[in-house]
Amino acid sequence: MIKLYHVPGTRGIRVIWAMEELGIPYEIELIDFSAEYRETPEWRSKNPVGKVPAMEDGDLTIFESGAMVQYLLDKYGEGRLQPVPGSDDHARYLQWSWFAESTFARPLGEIVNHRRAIPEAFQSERSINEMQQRAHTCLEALDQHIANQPYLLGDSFSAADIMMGYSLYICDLLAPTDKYKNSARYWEHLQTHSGCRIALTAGR
Ligand SMILES: N[C@@H](CCC(=O)N[C@@H](CS)C(=O)NCC(=O)O)C(=O)O
Repeated sequence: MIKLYHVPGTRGIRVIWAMEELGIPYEIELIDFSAEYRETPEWRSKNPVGKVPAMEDGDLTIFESGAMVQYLLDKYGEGRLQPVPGSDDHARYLQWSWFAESTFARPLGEIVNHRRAIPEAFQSERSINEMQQRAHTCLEALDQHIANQPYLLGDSFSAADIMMGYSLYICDLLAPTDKYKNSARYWEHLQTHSGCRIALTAGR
């Protein structure tokens, strides 16, 4: 059975949500999120940069939440949750999936890093504001795209929405704003998916 090494509230949410949507049996092993544990050779053998999540399927061990989601779709999805590879829609699916992690989540992650790595007295509101602005630029792009459609690909729910859902979840925590109404409606709608709700609370 697939095993996901997870910490509640972190990117494993995407993987759990995808497995719920696809009906794939899985088990979750909660790991110690302390920096000390994540530096151990045991954890580094699963995730070489000491981040979470990691996933095992038989002899395969992988890191990177987006790679896990894509692997699950390709191996177990039977065409569900993604358009046909090579199609224009698939290109859009890839675009929004990568955007969610590599462009939108990036400044949000920098806020976490800044707050965690720099002693409070030296933290810079200016740096944090800059990262929040960068995240809001992404939110604005999403807001325009999603204005007249329920999902990133129009009427079809796809794993790109799962990738984006987690980024919206951390955006609410790290760069909250009520400026982008379409994005807020979209995120509220995603949370009506039972897989999303299960993933958000998994391990709590
Ligand atoms: N691109 C990676 C990012 C992984 C990541 O940043 N995970 C966070 C939790 S959601 C983490 O482990 N942070 C601890 C750290 O960076 O020290 C993925 O999608 O799996």
